[in-house]
Amino acid sequence: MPADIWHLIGAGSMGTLAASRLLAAGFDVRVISRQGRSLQRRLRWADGRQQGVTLPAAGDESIRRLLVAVKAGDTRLALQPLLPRLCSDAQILRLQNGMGSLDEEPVPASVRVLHLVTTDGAWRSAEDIHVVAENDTLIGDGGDIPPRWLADLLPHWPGLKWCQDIERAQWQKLAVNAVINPLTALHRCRNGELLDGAEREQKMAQLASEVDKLLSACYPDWPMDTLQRSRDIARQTAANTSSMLADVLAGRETELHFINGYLLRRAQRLGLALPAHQSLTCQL
Ligand code: KPL
Repeated sequence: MPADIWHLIGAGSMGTLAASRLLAAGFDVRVISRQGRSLQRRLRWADGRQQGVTLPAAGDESIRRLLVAVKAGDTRLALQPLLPRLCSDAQILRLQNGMGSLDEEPVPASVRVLHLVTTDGAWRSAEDIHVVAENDTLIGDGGDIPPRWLADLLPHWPGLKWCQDIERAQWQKLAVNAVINPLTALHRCRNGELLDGAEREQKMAQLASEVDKLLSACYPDWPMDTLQRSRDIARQTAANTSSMLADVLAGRETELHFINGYLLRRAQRLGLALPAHQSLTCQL
C-alpha cells in the first residue's frame, strides 16, 4: 500500500477525477480549500456507474506530493501560501489547461514539477461530476525517469502513460486549444459550430497557420497539422461547450492568458508576430 499523502488544490471536475484515481491506487488524498473543509463529491459515468469521493481537509502538515488542478489563472494565489510547507524533495503534478502557470509563482529548484496532458473530459453540475471521456493522459517532466509512485497509479488511471517529451505534448494540446477555445468564446458557439464552411473556418485557418509558424520555429519537425487536428477535434467534440466559452458564460476569468497569451509571449521572444492571435486576444 503506498504511504504517500497527496495534497490537492482544485477539487473541480478534473481534480476530483484525478483524486479518485489516486485514492483507488491506495494513496491518502487531502484537499486544501479556502474554506478548509472536507469535500464529498460524486462521479457519474455515462454508462450509469457512480462513485462517491471523500476528500478530507488537509491540516497544516508539510507537503511532499501536490496535485495542482486549479485553473491556471488561480495558481499563483493558491500556491503562494503553500510554498513554505513544501518539502525540499516535494513533487508537484500539474493538471491544468494552458502553459506557463508556474512561471509567475516559481517553485524552489529542488521541487520536481510534472505535467499531465489529458484528453479526458468531465464537467460539474450542481450535484455531480459527469465523466464524459476517459482517453489518454500523458505524464512527464522532460526527463527519462518516472517517479516511483507512478507504477502504483498506472493500473488505476485509464490511458495514463509516461511521456519523455511532455513539453511537445503540451504544445500539441495548446495548439488546438488556441484555435478552438477563443473562437467558440467569441462566437458563443459549440465546438462543432466552428465548422461553418465560411468565416469561422477561415479564422481557424489563420490562427492555426500562426501556431504552426511559431511551433515550426521551435521544433524543426513540427508536422504543420494544427488546422487538421483542430478541425478533427471540433468535429469529435461538436456538441461540447469549450472550457473558455464555459468560463465566459459563467462570468469567470478565462485561460486566455495561458493559452493564446502564452503563444504570444513565446512568439515575442523569438521576434515573431502572430497578428490573428493578437487581435483575438484584444477582442476577448
Ligand atoms: O480542451 C478543450 C477545451 O474545451 O478546453 C477542447 C478540446 C476544445 C474540447 O472542448
